[in-house]
Amino acid sequence: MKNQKVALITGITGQDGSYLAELLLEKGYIVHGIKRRSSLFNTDRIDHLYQDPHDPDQRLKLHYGDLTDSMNLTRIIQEAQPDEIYNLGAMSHVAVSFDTPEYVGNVDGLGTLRILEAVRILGLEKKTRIYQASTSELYGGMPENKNERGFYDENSPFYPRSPYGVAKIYGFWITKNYREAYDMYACNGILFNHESPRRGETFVTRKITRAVAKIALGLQEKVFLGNLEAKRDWGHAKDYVRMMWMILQAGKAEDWVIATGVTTTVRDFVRMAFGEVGIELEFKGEGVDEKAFVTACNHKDYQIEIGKEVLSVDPSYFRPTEVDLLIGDPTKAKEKLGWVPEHDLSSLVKDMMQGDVALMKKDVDLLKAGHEILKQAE
Ligand code: NDP
Ligand code: GDR
Repeated sequence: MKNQKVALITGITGQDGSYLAELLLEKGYIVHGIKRRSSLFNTDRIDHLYQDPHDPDQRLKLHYGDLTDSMNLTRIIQEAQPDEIYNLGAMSHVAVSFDTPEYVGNVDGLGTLRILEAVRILGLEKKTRIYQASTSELYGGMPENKNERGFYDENSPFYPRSPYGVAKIYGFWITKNYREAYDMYACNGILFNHESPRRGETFVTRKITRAVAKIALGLQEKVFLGNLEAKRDWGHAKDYVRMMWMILQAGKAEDWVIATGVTTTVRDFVRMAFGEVGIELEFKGEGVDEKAFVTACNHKDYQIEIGKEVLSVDPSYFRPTEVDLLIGDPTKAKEKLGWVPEHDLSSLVKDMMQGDVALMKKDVDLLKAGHEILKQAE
């Protein structure tokens, strides 16, 4: 097909990369993706999109690569000649960034520079539009930096609170600088937390939905979490990747906040997730002593003892510096780009719980058939 658009996605094997690849393939794009070499398969989220490289109509093409390798990135961009690059690759776990600060700076910060500079070196700066995966972590949750309506928006000051946030702030500014210095179509999407059944297992929402499914099915006794007071503005990843694409079609390169405008505590997310399997909870105690107990179980498929302790706080999940509260103002994206999210928090929790109950039921079937299931560290 002539005039077929070409996109390159870094981080295609991640949550957002997989949904974005689906969306772009549906729109008729040729999609190139960068995957890392790993000792085990790491393409689970995109295996359903796999196309045989011998197929003459192959539209999904995967390349081995890494955001720390400039030559590799330059070669892939030269081969793909993309109209659009979505730089989603990152070490994206805030807590882990305190353990690997130099690596995060290299991948999340300098990795962004490598993409921008490769495009410039190859003379593609007038052809290739670039989306940079910026984040609400840039704001750091500083209360004094909210706008007069009580939200973070495109004009709110930044104050990152983790090596991840600090690395991403470099990515934000270098993207803006290349836009201004070289007139490149390079945009930041400042995305607030977005989740899905494909969310990485160690982010708090997915850790909760997996644990709740296991507890309801009798596969796990309880879940240990960190800061239950933290508040996040949680949306659905499917809605957010649609916005990434819209940002690159906007006609003018700008930076955009994508959020729901609603914030919820981790504790209330826990309540909602248990609610999906008919289990009601009571939280008792404060701080490190807080625990949750079952007060009712109203679902015919699950039997759980009333009074059972299903949650404890484990301070090892506390972060050296925490982002206490995030809430974003997506007015600009809604008004200028006509973005309308299809999900709210309830439908997100439902979607994630359905996914994890289905997944964990497979473990129940394996156990019934006499097989062992692997215990995984959470
Ligand atoms: P994931 O952690 O699910 O995916 C990250 C992707 O980056 C994976 O494909 C991973 O590969 C890849 N990656 C990691 N390190 C490297 C590297 N050194 N070189 C190349 N690729 C690498 O993240 P999400 O999909 O949730 O997020 C996508 C982007 O959006 C990230 O940049 C994240 O920081 C940012 N973001 C996410 C938000 C969210 O709430 N989800 C909110 C705001 C911003 P592998 O599969 O091999 O690990
Ligand atoms: P976040 O997501 O740090 O906001 O970054 P995460 O789900 O890891 O934490 C959200 C909040 O929950 C608290 N929390 C816990 N977090 C984890 N992971 N595990 C726990 O057991 C736990 N208990 C409580 C955290 O302290 C925090 O306050 C995500 C990532 O996707 C980033 O890449 C992205 O940039 C931001 O969202 C926006």
